[in-house]
Amino acid sequence: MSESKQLFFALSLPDEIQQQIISWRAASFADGAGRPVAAANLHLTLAFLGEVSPEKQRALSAMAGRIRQPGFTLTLDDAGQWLRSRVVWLGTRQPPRGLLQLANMLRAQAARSGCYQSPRPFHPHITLLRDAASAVAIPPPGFRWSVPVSGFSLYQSHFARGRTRYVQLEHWSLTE
Ligand code: 3AM
Repeated sequence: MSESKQLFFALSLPDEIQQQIISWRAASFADGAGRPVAAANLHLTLAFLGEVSPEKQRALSAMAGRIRQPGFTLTLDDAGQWLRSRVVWLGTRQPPRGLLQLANMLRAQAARSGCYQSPRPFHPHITLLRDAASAVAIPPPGFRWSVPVSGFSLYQSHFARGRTRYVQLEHWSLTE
């Protein structure tokens, strides 16, 4: 019998911006402020799906493949910390309509497929540090990163030998 996988829909970042973010993080936060997310794992979650069976994965993929909307530009110009979930994040002061539309669609499709969705509103963010237990000083982002978004992906979260690794399973382009 095939096994369920832990899945989520997310946006990835161009390599160049990934590297710039890593440099900014290294310069901005003291060692010990939190556990840095590996460069390759930086992402913006659109919809968390939890444990998904192969059948449900096929249904979710088919629905994702029917989404028609144009790409958009995401401006990363904000940073902050959530003490409750102990994360330090990078985000945007003004989420583009396209981002909200895409996340809302994927979240609605997930809910319809029986994946639990938090009733809390979508807060687009890229987690930079985990386990940030105490308040850390958040410097303003050194510059604005403009991220062209032309597609989104389905990822599997793997936890092995003490490490989390995200594996891209599928990718869809945003076109009208
Ligand atoms: O995008 P971030 O890094 O904030 O925290 C997990 C990560 O979020 C989140 O899904 C993303 C990819 O793993 N996540 C993990 N378990 C979750 C849950 N039970 C969850 N989000 C909501 N509910």
